[in-house]
Amino acid sequence: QTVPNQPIECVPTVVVEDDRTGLSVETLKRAFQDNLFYIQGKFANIATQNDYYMALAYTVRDRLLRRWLTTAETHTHQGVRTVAYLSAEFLMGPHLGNNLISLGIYDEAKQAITELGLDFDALLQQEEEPGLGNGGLGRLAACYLDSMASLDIPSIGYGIRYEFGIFDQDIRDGWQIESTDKWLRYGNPWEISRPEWAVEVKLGGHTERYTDENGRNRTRWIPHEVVMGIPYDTPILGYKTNTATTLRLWSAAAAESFDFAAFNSGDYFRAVQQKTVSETLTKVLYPNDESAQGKKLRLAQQIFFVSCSLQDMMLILIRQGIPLEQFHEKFAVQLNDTHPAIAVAELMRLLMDEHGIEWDTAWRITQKTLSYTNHTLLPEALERWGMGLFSTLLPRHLEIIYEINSQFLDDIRRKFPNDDARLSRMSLIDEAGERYVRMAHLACVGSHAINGVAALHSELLKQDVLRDFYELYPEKFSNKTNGVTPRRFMVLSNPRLTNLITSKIGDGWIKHLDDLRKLEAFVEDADFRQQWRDIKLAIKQDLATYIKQVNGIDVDPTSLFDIQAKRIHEYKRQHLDVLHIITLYNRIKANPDVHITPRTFIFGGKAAPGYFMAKLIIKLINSVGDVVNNDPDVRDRLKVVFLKDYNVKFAQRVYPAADLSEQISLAGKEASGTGNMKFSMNGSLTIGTLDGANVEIRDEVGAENFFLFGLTTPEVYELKAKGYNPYHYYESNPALKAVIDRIASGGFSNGDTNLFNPLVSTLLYKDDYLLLADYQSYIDCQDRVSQTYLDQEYWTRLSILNSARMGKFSSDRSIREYCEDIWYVKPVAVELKEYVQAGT
Ligand code: T68
Repeated sequence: QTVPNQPIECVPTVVVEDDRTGLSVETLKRAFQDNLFYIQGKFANIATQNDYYMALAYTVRDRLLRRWLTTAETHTHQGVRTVAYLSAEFLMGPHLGNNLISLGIYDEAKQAITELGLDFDALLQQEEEPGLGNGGLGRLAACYLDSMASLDIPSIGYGIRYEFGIFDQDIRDGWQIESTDKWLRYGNPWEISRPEWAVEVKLGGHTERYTDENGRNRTRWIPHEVVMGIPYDTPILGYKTNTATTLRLWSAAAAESFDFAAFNSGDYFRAVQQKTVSETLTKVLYPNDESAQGKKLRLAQQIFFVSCSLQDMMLILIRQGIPLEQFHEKFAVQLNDTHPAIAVAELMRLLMDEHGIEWDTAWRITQKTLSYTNHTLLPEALERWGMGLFSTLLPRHLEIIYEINSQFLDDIRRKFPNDDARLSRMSLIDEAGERYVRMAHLACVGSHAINGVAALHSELLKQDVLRDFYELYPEKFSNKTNGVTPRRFMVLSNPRLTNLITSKIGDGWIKHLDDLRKLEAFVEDADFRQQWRDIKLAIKQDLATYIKQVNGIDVDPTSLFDIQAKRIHEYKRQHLDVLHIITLYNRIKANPDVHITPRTFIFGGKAAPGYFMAKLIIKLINSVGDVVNNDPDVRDRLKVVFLKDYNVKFAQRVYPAADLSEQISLAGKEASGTGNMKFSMNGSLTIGTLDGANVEIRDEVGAENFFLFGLTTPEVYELKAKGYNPYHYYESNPALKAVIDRIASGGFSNGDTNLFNPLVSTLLYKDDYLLLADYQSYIDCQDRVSQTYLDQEYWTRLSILNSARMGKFSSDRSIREYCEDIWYVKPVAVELKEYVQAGT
């Protein structure tokens, strides 16, 4: 019998017929009908919308395959160095439209589908997106995969194939209601499972010393449990290139051999139960952003996907006969935050225990291979694992971490003698209470490079959160300002603007976003400005129609669309936006004839299910909306809309529709932000603080084209140091007092003074995120926004300049910087071979 995962060479490779995978409208039509029949198994008269979607998706996937397989083959033959991007989250968004754009057949596909009498846009909408991430961090990983492929960088994304992604959000009575995201319900046409490349992951148990055949002292790990990891591969085609890389997501399954004991003892039930326990591992994404919870299953998920991925990389080398001593020459492994940081210990373990490499060599390989990106300054988001949990699940890793720590602390003692405080601050083990493993410290010690995600954030890491590490290893630190892919967030989501821009400056900007600067030449062209405005208005009209359908609210598309769309979190300060709305409402109530620039306030975003205050903020937004939207005194000048279930698919409709983008986090809290970039690219102006990448956006677009308000980071530190008293701001600012009083007195809760009390008292007596301190500055700035919007010609100029100056924020630029400074990986061109005919 042959081993199931051994390749067997057979008669000449693949047959790629033009008829099957050609790109013309006619061929696309034929392939679509063929797939409807042979894959979906349906005659057209009983086919559902989903059948049509699937038929089109398979038609597109077929056209990716030659590029995908050729890319893998090219990279293998050339022995390239590959980037492995390890991330617990990949928020990919829908694949269909994006792949059509990368293939360059969007228009052809649209024509083919339309000529078949179907609604192309409805088919695109049919796709259920894989919501395998919470927010910015997961979406960044997806943008980076797009850019790596588009830049021909040999790369692979490794993560977890959660059966249920981020929850679906509904709004009932103003409150968020969560339900499970059954994204795999109707099948996933983009993935190919590769059970023949499954690997095993050990969990629990204990370790033993033994002497190997060469008389060396070694350690082996006798696990309590073994889980299988099955890889599922999705092709990631670059934009207008032949490179198609892979997103490889791991799904947990029971290791059958492990059930044998139970089977043989006749305990069939326990054996099957074991199977469910294993499969629980990749069931669901933890719906938390910016908070660490210390749950056992989460640590199990982390070791699971990290171990699978590292073993997979080793197998790739072993299959090619490359010695593992060259691991770091063949792979650059990027840790997307600390979620994969256990890779430091796992890579050491695999190299030493499984492959017999000595500690010093293994340590050199590990450090040269790994690099770490930090995404947060919030203390509650820094991961640490309780010792009890850690030692039970990962006994061998703990031993390795102790040894790393002991050598590391020796190093510190040499460089900073007699500094015990420093030793305890830096130790990989937090000795307080039950004792914890500090994952950020592990990542810093085990990596050769550490980066933040915006200039300010990287500075704050050095000065504050990772200051000791910066003093020890200054050479490891750098900044890599985030970027986003213009393919998805301009070309796909804003075809009208894309066409206008391309009609003026050609389409080179899609791969070289700096070319958008050429638009500046048209700022003084009145016709161009008119077209720019017409497009924005048409997009706003579409969103207005959607809002009417879903929320039942009439909004005026000529009003200023003021949008805040992101996860709901106190530090992001959605409630500051609400304080502004109520301020305007109070002005109207005081004088119904007061001049108000008509505005539509639009919010979107999910709150972590266990985050009470964030959920209360959603309730507040909806409650304020109920009052404001229905008060005849308002005369429809203000509308407040909460759009439920904000996800990538929906975000693509939202970014192009904004006039004003709200980026109003407290300075020093938002690591970068990426929504800020997506809005601005699409011609939105920004109101924002000097936080995260806002600082750099403002530098690029020019201070005069950016609505800046609020305290700076040093001012925040200073104010907190001298003792911040929010109540003082409340007492001394009558407008602010009136706003808070209206909430507190039940003005948005039918007289119920309890409902919003937790929010009100937090603001008055704690206010960690300094809303009250920033209130007046925000209101003044918003008044300038309203004034500016009245001059539409001027506003349009600013809008054009904002788009034109966003070149820096393409994820292509970010990836080039990672390649040059951290990964040392070079582009590799992929050439498609001639079609191969059967038997030749
Ligand atoms: C975000 N972080 C940052 N975290 O908040 C944002 N965290 O400023 C930045 O632009 C973005 O990362 C990309 O760098 C997150 O999105 C999470 O989603 C998260 C998830 C689980 C645990 C902790």
